[in-house]
Amino acid sequence: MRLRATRSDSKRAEPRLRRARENPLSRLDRDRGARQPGRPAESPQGGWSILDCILSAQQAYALARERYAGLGVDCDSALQALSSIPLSIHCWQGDDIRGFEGGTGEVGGGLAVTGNYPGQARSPSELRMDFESALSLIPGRHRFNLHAIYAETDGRRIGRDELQPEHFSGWCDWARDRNLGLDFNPTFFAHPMAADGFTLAHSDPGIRQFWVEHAKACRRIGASFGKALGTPCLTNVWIPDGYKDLPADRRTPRERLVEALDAVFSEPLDPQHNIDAVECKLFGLGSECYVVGSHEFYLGYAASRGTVLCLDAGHFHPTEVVSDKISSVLLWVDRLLLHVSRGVRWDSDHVVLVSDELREIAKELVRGRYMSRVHIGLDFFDASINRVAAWVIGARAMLKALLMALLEPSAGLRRMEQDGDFTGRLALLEQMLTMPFGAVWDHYCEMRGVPQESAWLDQVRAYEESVTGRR
Ligand code: RNT
Ligand code: ZN
Repeated sequence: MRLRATRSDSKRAEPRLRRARENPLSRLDRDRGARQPGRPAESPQGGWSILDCILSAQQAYALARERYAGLGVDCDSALQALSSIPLSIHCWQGDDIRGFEGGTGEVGGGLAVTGNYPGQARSPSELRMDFESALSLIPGRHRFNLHAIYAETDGRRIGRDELQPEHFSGWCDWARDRNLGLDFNPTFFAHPMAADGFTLAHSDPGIRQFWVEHAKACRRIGASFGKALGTPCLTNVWIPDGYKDLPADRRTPRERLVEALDAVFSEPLDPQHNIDAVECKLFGLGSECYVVGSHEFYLGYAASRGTVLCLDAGHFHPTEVVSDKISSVLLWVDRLLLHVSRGVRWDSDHVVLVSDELREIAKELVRGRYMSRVHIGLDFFDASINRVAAWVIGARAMLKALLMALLEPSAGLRRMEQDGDFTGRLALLEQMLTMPFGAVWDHYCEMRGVPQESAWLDQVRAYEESVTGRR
C-alpha cells in the first residue's frame, strides 16, 4: 500500500528544507544527530508516526536536491541532460540472436547465448511487442538496433548479399510510428559462408566478396532508415574472423581485411543517413589465439578512414577497461560507439548492472563532455531470465550510471585534483556513494511517466503472465 503524506506531514517536512537552505553543511550534521539509523524522527506531539518515515517521491526529491545543491550540483539540470541521451537498445536480447531467416538457430561466430527461459520472441511482431513493453518501463527516448538477420522476407529465402531496404520496411514503419531511431548491423555469423570462422578476411575471394556485398547492402539499408526516420543510422561492422590456435601468418588476413573494408565503404553515403562503425575484439570462442580485427587494427582503421570506432566493454582482457580508453581514442577518432556489456570472466555478455566499470564509463562520458561524440549502444544477451526484464534492467542501469555521473560534483573534484588534494578527492568520491541518488532517479522515472525502481517488475510479470509465458 502506498501512503500519502498528509498536510500536516508535509508541513513537518518543511522546516528541514528551510534549514537546508540556511546552511547545508550544518543541516547535515544536525540531521545526523537528530535521526539515528532505523529510528524515525519524533513528531512534535511525541510518539512516532509511520507517516514521518514515508515521504512522497516529491518530498524525497526535494530533500535530495538540497543535499546535492550543498555540493554544488544542480539536480534539475542533470535530469534535463539525462533526458537528452538516447540509448541504442539492441533487438537481439529479445530472441537470443536467432533472427528470422529460419536457419539452424546456431548463432556461431564465437557467440554463445545460454539459458532456456521460456517466452523468447518468435516473429517480428512478437519482438516488436516485447520491445514496446520494455520501452514503456525505460525512461527517455531511445533507439532500436537491428541486425540483418531480422529481415522480414515473407518466408522467401533472400541471400544476405541481396538484402534490400524493402525487407526492413516493417521495422521502418514501426519505428516511424513509435518515434524511434534505428541502428543497424550486417550479420557475419550464423551462416554457411561463415562456417569456418572467416568472412571479410577469408582467403577465398568468392567468400570475401559475398560478405563485402552483404555489408554494402546493409549500409544502403542503414541509409534508408536514416532517410526515412530523419536521424542517421549507425551501421556497425563486427566480424568473427580469427583462429583458435596459434596462427602461422597474422599479417595476410589483416591486409585482406583492410582491402575488404575499403571495398565495403567505397560507396559514398550521406552521413545524414548512414554512419559507419567498426568493432574490435580481443578473442572469441574458437578464436582464442588470434582475432583479425583487433583493437589496434580497428583503431588505426577508424582513425585513417574516418569511421566511428566501436568499443565493446566485453571485448578486452577482464582487467582491461573501456572507461580508460575513451579519452585516449577520442583524441584520434571523431566518434565512438560503445557496446555496453558486462563480461563475467570472459566476453559473457551478461545483462548490464550498475557496476564499478559502468559508473566509470558514464563518468568518463560526462566528465569529458563527450556526449555529442559518443553513441551508447547496449550489447548483452541472457536467455536464463525474463528477456523483457533483461532489457529493462540493462537499459535502466545504463541510465542510472549516467545520472550518477551527471550528479557528480565535478568542479570540486577537479579543483582538489589540481591542488594535489588527493585525500579530499578520494573522500568525496566515496561520499557520493551515500548521497540520496535513489530519490533523484525515482523522480526522473515519475517525470518520464515510467514506474519507479520498486514497481516496474510487476508490469513485466503481468506481461509474462498474459503474453510471453503463454508462448
Ligand atoms: C560480438 C560483438 C557483436 C555482437 C552483436 C550481436 O562479440 O559484440 O557486437 O554481440 O553484433
Ligand atoms: Zn558488441
